[in-house]
Amino acid sequence: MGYIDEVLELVAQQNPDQKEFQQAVKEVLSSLRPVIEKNEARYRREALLEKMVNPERVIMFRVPWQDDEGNTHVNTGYRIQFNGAIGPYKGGLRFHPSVNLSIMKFLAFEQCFKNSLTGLPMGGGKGGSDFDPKGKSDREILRFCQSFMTELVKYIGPDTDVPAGDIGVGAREIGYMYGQYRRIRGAYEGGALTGKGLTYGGSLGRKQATGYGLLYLTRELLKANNMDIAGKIVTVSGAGNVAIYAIEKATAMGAKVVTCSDSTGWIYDPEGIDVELLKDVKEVRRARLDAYAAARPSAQYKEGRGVWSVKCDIALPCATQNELLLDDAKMLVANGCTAVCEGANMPTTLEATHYLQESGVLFCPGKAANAGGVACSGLEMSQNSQRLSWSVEEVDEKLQTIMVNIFKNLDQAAKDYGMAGNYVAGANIAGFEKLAEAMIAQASF
Ligand code: NDP
Ligand code: 2IT
Repeated sequence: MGYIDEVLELVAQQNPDQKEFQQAVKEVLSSLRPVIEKNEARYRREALLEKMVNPERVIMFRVPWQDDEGNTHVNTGYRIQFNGAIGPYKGGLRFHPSVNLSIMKFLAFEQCFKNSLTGLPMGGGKGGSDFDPKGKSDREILRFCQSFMTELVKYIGPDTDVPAGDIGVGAREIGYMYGQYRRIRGAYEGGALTGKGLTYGGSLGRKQATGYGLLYLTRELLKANNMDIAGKIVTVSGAGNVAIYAIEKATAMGAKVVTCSDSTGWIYDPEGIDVELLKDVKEVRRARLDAYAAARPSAQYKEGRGVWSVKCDIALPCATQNELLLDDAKMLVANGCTAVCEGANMPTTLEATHYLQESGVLFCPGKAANAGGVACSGLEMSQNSQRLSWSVEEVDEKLQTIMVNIFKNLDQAAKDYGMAGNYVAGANIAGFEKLAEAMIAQASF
């Protein structure tokens, strides 16, 4: 049995119930075959792959909090410090009832390669809780965030581990958590969290960075294949931070985005999504998507899922993991879709990914396509260290350069190993090679 298969079997044995984690490891390792085969003896001697699939540290803790009636609830908090070879652990916090160890570990594992791809000095981590923010009052969110940070504060800091937002964690939650961090530490360490508000050390452009970065990457991908975004029909899933700013940038680049979705239903708007209305519904009113349809005559709201049944040129899954299934991939191909770029983390199942690739659809994985968010977080850390704030133009220019370089590097890595056009392999190889060298150079523990 080859080294990769041995490690995949080990991961399955050691983590029998962690299907998302197993899926993420399989996706990465199976595309590394040519690199591993070339360096097998050296990597085996270092137990490199065994180290790479084992987090340096897993922190789990109790998060008790009080609701508005005075009843106490208990959730589980997590922080996975997966790999610190390239820099301080870096990655978001997710608050969603589906959160468990498997989902945390898959996200942290992906983050190691994503952060490596950005070219910035950031290791990989992720955290969060199975807390459900839906239907909670502002005071309840505050109490939860304070309790969560009261424990997390022991493990994070500007030079150790730097959390940020993810599903269910945006500017409000980061503000509440940073306030608690500062109170307990008794010091102003802005670089301990990113995604902060603009009045207290946040970076201009961070809110938009994942969605905008996704479109900068998509533009490069299309350009390399002699296509352009202008005039294209785009379908987007999700209606949160990533989706909103992906829609905004795609529209600014001359495409027409005709869908978005949340966990209850989806919108088909043949006139093109009105992004200002969507922001009002989601960011200001925190309402469901039926409120969008109620205010927009051209839009239809449908319960359940269905975004991928709409004819499009480009599909951008921006909601959550495993939301684009094999049957969805078949519909996309049958409808003539030419490119799929992942705004979310692992939104496309392995079967759907293979089907899209085999059908000639240009496919860019999330660890490259959505890296603009964490890259801008890296820029926020730089600004905090310098005690300076850069202009939005400066940040956006750096973000564009980073996304262009990510595409160049993954395109080149795929070509170097005789897999031109396989952007999954290209992203994994480019992310892996840097991480592997950093670990070996440090005789990484
Ligand atoms: P948000 O919480 O802002 O938005 C998430 C969106 O996806 C909401 O519309 C939500 O609907 C929907 N959604 C979430 N879970 C489900 C589910 N199980 N089924 C159906 N719909 C769902 O999160 P983000 O936009 O920040 O994150 C979206 C994705 O992008 C995630 O995969 C995240 O890991 C990834 N990502 C985020 C980055 C960032 O900077 N924020 C950076 C890189 C990747 P509802 O509100 O109804 O739950
Ligand atoms: O998945 C991700 O890259 C994020 N949620 C952003 C992480 C970050 O540290 O900005």
